[in-house]
Amino acid sequence: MDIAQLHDKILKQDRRALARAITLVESGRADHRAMAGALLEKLRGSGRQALRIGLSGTPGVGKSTFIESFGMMLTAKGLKVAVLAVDPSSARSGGSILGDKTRMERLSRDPNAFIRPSPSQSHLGGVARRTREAVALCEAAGFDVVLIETVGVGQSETVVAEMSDLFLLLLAPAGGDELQGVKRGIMEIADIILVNKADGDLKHAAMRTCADYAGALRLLRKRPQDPEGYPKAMTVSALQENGLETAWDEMQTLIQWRREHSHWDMRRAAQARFWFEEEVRQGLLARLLQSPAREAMADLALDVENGKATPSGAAQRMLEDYLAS
Ligand SMILES: Nc1nc2c(ncn2[C@@H]2O[C@H](COP(=O)(O)OP(=O)(O)OP(=O)(O)O)[C@@H](O)[C@H]2O)c(=O)[nH]1
Ligand SMILES: [Mg+2]
Repeated sequence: MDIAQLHDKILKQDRRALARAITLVESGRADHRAMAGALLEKLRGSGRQALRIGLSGTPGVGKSTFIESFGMMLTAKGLKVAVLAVDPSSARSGGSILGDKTRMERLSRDPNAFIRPSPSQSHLGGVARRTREAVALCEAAGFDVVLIETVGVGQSETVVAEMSDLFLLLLAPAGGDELQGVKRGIMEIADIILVNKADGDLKHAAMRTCADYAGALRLLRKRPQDPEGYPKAMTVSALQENGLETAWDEMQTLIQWRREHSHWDMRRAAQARFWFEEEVRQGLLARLLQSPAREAMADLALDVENGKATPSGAAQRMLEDYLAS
């Protein structure tokens, strides 16, 4: 299929074309990269914008269950929902793909939902780009909400937050009164904290945990992109489908406010800039590993070791002769 055809079909919301296009952006082949680039460039003008919601949480906290319930609630409102995942380590046993598709059984059968498992790749940079491009494809294909899930390990939250309009942090009720070692940096990027499993025996623990986090959030520096009262902590039960409507209302209130105060556009602009700069950095690093830069680097390193060149002099040569073009 050629790019023009793929483009037209995506705009007509053809799911198979969307799936094929995502396969294209996931491919590492140079000709596929070129086609993907052309396709994304062509789709850029579609003007469609989805609400991009990032969702993070440690293994077992209930992300899949939440996405299933929340997604079903949204599609019942007539919204089209796409689910993508950033899985940096493919750490999940048994493969996230099949596991999640079976856990999101109802949602994966819903004609208004589209679930795309994470590509199995370990390099976070590559995953980030592919996910970002998949988000753009879903937007062009007319999805109203794109959920981007990540397991809360290390850096992937930041990556997801950098491609989301709204970032949700899912937590489990804590046993004692300790905060669950959530890093300050993660707290700082959360827009809404959802303490899940607020049901049955865990309900009280969930409410206590929620109060603890609400307190912790109040201690953080106020961010310009938040109206009074945000970021916010609340309890939900993904399993019993409690609190999801309220959570959605809160998200909409926040997003509405951000739209009215230009923060939506500013954030998207800043994100576009961030990813541009990131791509340049990654591209330069990749070039260092290719011929002739790789060999030149080794040769110059030897000169430096042998005292035939100074570190800065050799670095200068490297940058000017091998990385400039
Ligand atoms: N009681 C209760 N259990 C829940 C709730 N949500 C999820 N669970 C249970 O918690 C377990 C893990 O849920 P998942 O949705 O698979 O969690 P996950 O975050 O997707 O886990 P990974 O994919 O391994 O990262 C399952 O046994 C769920 O049934 C909830 O709201 N209440
Ligand atoms: Mg899961």
